[in-house]
Amino acid sequence: MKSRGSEFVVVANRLPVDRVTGGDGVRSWRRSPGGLVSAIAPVMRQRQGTWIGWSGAPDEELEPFEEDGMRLHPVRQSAEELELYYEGFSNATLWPLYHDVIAPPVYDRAMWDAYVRVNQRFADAAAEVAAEGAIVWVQDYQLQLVPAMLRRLRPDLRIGFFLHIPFPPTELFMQLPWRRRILEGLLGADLVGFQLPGAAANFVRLCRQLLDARTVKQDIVLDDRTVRARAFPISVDVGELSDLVARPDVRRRAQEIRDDLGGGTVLLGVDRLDYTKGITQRLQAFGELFSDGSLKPGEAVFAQIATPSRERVEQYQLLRDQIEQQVGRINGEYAELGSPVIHYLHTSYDREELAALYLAADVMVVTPLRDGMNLVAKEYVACREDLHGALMLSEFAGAAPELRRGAFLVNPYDIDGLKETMLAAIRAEPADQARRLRAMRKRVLEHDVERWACDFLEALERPTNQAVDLTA
Ligand code: ADQ
Repeated sequence: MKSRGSEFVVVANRLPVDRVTGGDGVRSWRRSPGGLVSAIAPVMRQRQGTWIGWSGAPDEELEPFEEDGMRLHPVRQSAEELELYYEGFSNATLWPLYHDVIAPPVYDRAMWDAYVRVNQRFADAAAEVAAEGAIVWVQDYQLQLVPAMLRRLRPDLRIGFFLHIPFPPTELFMQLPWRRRILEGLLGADLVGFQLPGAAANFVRLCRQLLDARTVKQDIVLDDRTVRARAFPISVDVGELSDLVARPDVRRRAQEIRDDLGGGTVLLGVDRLDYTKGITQRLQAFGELFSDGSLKPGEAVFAQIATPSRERVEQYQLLRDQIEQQVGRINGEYAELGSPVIHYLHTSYDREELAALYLAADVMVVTPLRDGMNLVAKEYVACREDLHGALMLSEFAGAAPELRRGAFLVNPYDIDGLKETMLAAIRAEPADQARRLRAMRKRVLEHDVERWACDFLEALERPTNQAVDLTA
């Protein structure tokens, strides 16, 4: 059976599709929004791989199926596991812990037990579908135990792991009661990929300090093999975005959006509704620009698009209420009849509408308090072939080192700094905008998502012993 398995397997919490019900009541699948899917779907199609993940509905037993040119292998999750493993350990423990403890992490043993159980189920599924010697690429913080579990079942496989979110410094990671187990889980991989070199260095340091592992530069040398920790900054599908912005209907839609927003400068925020994204801080700064007279109503307008996310996790419900109140307060004060200063849309859009929004925006505001990479920043850059527009970018986004030459960088905790930078971006001269965008586009166009995936997979397929320089 193994010889007929897949040579390339992706393991991620979610399948890359969502179920939709059409107007005629017919149910079908549609490619999901979100960073991970935008990044890997093109590679999956090229390699005819199998993607293992959860369907999105609790307690659902589904047979493997094909969709969007990909073989999909569903893994079941019960409603209780969803609460403890996904909403619990993944999103109430690991997510805040790995994002600078912006919200307090919950440490709960039942959540941990569910995390172990569900990780084992994913590892079992991968062991079942992978061909002899196959490449298996495990994705993200929900599945950090899978590499070691899978290696135990299938030592013949080449296993890679990529973490899409930041990896915390020692001081924070040490809080985790199961800290050794997570490190040991990751060390089941041959290659552990991070967005930034600093995250890889944090991981290597922790392996040394907590597990007493021998490390040589960014390699962890175990008794029987070497694990490499490396940075692979993720990127966007530049070709797809460039096709979208060339379409006359998308351009027409962009003009329509601008007309609907009135004549002023258009600032845009596009985020999952998440406390790491710094939405309240940026709206506060924007509101204060009106209260201190730096901006007059009509001069600028802010469109904040927030995709509904993790709606059953308490911190997310609180944030949603907070943003709604804040938008109401600012509009209550500065809007004129028929022209709010902030347009807030709590919804998900298709790629066409997103591209039109990017084209309509004079200033793209990306100010996360901490972010692994942030694809929105790179999507904006990729869409602005016209070299018009300014990107305001948090120093704490993983994209900052790559885009620092062209972005208006800002510390998102500093409200005065946000205000000054916002004004500078609003007032940037066309020649300055063009110069900055040219620098950023050079980077993004040369390092798109295809290159990211190729770099990772090439490194994964390279024999490990070549990478270790014991003389260093
Ligand atoms: P996210 O936290 O989801 O990703 P991000 O990188 O910005 O953050 O990706 C969001 C994706 O969703 C983008 O492709 C964006 O276009 C899309 N999106 C956002 N709002 C949308 C809306 N209203 N409608 C439709 N689509 C929308 C995680 C990490 C990031 C990392 C990525 C990829 O947190 O740091 O960059 O994974 O590794």
